[in-house]
Amino acid sequence: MKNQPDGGEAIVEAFRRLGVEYIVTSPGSEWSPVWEALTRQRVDARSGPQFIQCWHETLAVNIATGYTMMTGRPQAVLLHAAAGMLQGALGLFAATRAEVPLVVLSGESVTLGEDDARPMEGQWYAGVSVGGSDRLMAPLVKWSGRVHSAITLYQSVIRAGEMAARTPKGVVHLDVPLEYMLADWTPPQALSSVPPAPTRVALPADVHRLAERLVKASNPMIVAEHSGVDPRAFDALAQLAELLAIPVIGAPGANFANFPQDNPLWLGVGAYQHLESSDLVLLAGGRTPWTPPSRRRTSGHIVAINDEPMKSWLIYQNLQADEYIEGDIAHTLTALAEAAASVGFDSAAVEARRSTWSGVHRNVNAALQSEREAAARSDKLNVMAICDVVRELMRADAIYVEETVTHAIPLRKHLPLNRPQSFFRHNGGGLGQGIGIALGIKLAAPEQPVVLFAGDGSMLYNPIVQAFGAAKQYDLPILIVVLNNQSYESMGRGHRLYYPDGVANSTDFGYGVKIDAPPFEDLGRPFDFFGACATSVAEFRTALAGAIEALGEGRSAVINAMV
Ligand SMILES: Cc1ncc(C[n+]2csc(CCOP(=O)(O)OP(=O)(O)O)c2C)c(N)n1
Ligand SMILES: [Mg+2]
Repeated sequence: MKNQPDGGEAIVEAFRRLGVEYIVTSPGSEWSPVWEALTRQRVDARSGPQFIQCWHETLAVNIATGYTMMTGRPQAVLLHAAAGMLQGALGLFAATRAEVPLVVLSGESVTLGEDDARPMEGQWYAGVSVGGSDRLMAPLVKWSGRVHSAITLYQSVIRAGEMAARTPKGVVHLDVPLEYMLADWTPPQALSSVPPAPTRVALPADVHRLAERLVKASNPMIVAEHSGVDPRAFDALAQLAELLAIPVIGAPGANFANFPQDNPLWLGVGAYQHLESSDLVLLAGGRTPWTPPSRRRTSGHIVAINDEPMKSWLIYQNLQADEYIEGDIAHTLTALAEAAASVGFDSAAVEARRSTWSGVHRNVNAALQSEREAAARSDKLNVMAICDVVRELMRADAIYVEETVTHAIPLRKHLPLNRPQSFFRHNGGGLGQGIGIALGIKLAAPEQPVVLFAGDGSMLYNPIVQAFGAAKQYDLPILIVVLNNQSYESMGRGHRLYYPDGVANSTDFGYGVKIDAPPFEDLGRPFDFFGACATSVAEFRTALAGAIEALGEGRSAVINAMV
């Protein structure tokens, strides 16, 4: 039997040509052709993608997602048939909504044991093939399709990678029959690397018109939501804001750091009260900035700046935009600053504005700081006291990942989110992905401390054992701070909202709300994690100091913070 080069080699070669650095996976027996090719790559000392094997599919998808969010470079995920794909579906759904480009393959059989020349394992006929698992994935990802022959396998994978990287970026899934991976493969005559997706930009004339409006505006403002997904856009937003002294407000739903919160033009998360007096509001990467959606927060002109503002997975969207500027956000913001400089502006008015808003910023910051300090003086540990200690002890280049619910806004307000890529949250509402995303970020940024804040309920949705195993096996030390309020507090809030006079309010039964969790600080013991429980600010300070020391030794850490 020749068996080489075969479809497994075609897949690995396509990944090489796409520049894929990691194949992140959880096993299934359709992947032996890829394992063969990877073994050959190693035996022959060839360069190519590295292999990360996880004990759970959501974790595999999340690690690839975290890595790609941090680097912008699409990675590959291999999942087992329909079963593994469904297990990973939560992560694929979230990655799609975060516009993370991934190439995801899952396997199937098309001969199902009928071909004497190609015996297949019984599982394929007996159940793990569902007859086109691309159908299951299609509603959840950017694009899902099948490979239709051995001869089109290589180019189908190349196309999947190219498609994933196009705007809107996202997950592209291919259902790959095992028979095609086992079939002989003749490489194309010329194997060339795949060109990167070009940057699509707004028309210069449109940007120029907006610049003219911007320099004439007396009270322009920016609401930043999703622009920081691209670190270039973080910097470009800061430069534009600085040039014209435009204050920046954070949209409460932001999943990224969009603007330095220590910049004198930062007015805070959700500080929409300022918008009423604005005559021009720029939405930088706006997706769902307003709630209720139709409540217009300004009488000014609203301009949506985005690569693609209409998010097709949202079932309803109302940006209130009077104008759209579409194209690469970083490019638009930079071009806008350049055009404003060339059009010219009233420097005295800009400086007057700068001094007004920096005064507001100082007050906002002072208020936040006194909230933290008061919290830190109290006996009871809470999220603001935790942020106070974190600000004191964590390195300035730390990256924060957040998977909490009722603590989400306080964390966004009180953490030191001053640098591009200092904050990440996954999208789509599916809890249980924080650890994997933090591990993927750590894989991309091994020199920076990575801290995950997880609610106790959220933490328990994670594949904890599997994720801790990956942290140890792949040398990815992270710190997890569990904000443990011993409940699904948000469920209780929702219940009280819908049933203010309900019977549950006057009892202590706690249906849907109470959690009796294990001691989180002990869960990492088999993996040599540092663990500590903190019930007071002093204990939290000691725990964090211990955790930081452990990170320095390459060990992960869990702090069970009783809030
Ligand atoms: C996979 C998944 N299952 C269920 C939910 C519903 N849900 C939303 S918030 C929440 C509570 C999370 O608890 P915790 O992390 O402790 O945050 P708290 O509400 O206490 O702030 C739940 C269960 C979800 N978002 N995702
Ligand atoms: Mg909780």
